[in-house]
Amino acid sequence: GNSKPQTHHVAVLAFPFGSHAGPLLSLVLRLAAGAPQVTFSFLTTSKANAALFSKSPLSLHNVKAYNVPDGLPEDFVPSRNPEVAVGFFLKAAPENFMRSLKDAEAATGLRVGCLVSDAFFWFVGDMAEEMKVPWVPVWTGGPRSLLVHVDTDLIRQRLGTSGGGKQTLDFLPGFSRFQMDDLPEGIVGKLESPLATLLYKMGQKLPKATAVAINSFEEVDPEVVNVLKSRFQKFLNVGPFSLIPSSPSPSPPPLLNDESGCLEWLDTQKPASVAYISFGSVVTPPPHELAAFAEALIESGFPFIWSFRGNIEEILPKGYDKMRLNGKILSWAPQVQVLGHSSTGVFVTHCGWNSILESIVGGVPMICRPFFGDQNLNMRTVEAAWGIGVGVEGGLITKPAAIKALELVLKQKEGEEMREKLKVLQNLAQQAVEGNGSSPRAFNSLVEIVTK
Ligand code: U2F
Repeated sequence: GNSKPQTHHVAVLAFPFGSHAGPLLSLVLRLAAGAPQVTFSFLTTSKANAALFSKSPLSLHNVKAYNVPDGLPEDFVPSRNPEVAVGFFLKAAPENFMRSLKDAEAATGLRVGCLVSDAFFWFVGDMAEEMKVPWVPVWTGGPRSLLVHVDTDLIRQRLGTSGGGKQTLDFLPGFSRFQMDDLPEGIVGKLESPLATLLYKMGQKLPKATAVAINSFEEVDPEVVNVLKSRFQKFLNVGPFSLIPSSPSPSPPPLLNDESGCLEWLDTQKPASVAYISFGSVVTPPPHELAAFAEALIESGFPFIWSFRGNIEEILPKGYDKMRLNGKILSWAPQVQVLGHSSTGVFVTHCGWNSILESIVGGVPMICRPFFGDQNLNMRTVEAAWGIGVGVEGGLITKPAAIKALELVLKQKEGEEMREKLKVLQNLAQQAVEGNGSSPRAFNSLVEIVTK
């Protein structure tokens, strides 16, 4: 309700690129719904704020967006390399965030008593120290990639810094089936890129945070989670977010974003028969790989839903009409619902963490084509640690490799075995979010930190 006076002020500092800010906002909405006396100021660029707050119009009185400048020079010409804009943003970020935080304090009349931020923002740890308030960084990837950033010094001691190779990572608990080549770039090679430097500093700083929160559940990767618990003051697994609505949902439930009718179409398909394809919000695979995948779908005839940005006709074989395809092409799919539908039989993914977690929740095996950052390590976790998916043979999408992988998962016993293993993980996820499960317990601990 609106009646209680606002007594606490939490500033939330969100990374405006990729899909980072969405999950952070959904966590903040959950916190805000349970703590009406706490004001949450959500700080990020005007572009990111506009996108987020137009999608989910706010029904909560105690969450407010504040804009932070994007740090781009006046004469900035958009680059094909997204890291350029990220670099400008980060350079100006500490100062810009501080200014916006002061604005929020002036507007609310309340001193900020807690800083919640994207884990990327290691400098918020310094701000919190100076302000003598708790800092809660939120990591948007999975636990395994988090651990290799926290243990980068150890990894460099063991393996050197000259780059890739097949040496084992078995000196890290839970990593006996992993090798140097599986690591994100920047840990043992290319140490100097801005993102590599940021992640290194983050790894050094996180153990000092009051608590580190993550969109995951403890039981998904227990060995790795236990190491992280020993590294951090508190490690709070408060997901999977897709199983927990972000704020009390209005009744009747909001209409799903299904203008394309793809969920109704899924109702008409056989169980576990449809391929869902999406490469997330950042990656655009090269045209020849997209074309190879389209040809694989045409030749194999498997029904599909493809979240495809751009014009699919440009990648189809010459003279081929898209109306003849046995599937749906959407610029944005209701992914959580698609993966939760019993007709969906395989997810072709770039291995972004949110996608993997949603696939586990939906019980859908994966075909993996990772591109950068944590995605390779995520793929290896899917393959080697969990046995719930495969990489495309050779690492790049070709027509034969795609057909082989689709048949393996949709037609052969390997696919069945993956589905059995997924059932176990799916149940663990469900148990984690129910009643007094590990995720609500971690969430309560987070509420305590943030509202005290
Ligand atoms: C970056 O990953 P992405 O943002 O590219 O990908 P995901 O982590 O998989 O998140 C994509 C989200 O967008 C949703 C989907 C996920 O929640 O359900 N979505 C959708 O609803 N409809 C669509 O048609 C397509 C996507 C980065 F590239 C990765 O390496 C990181 O692991 C990740 C997390 O830090 O961020």
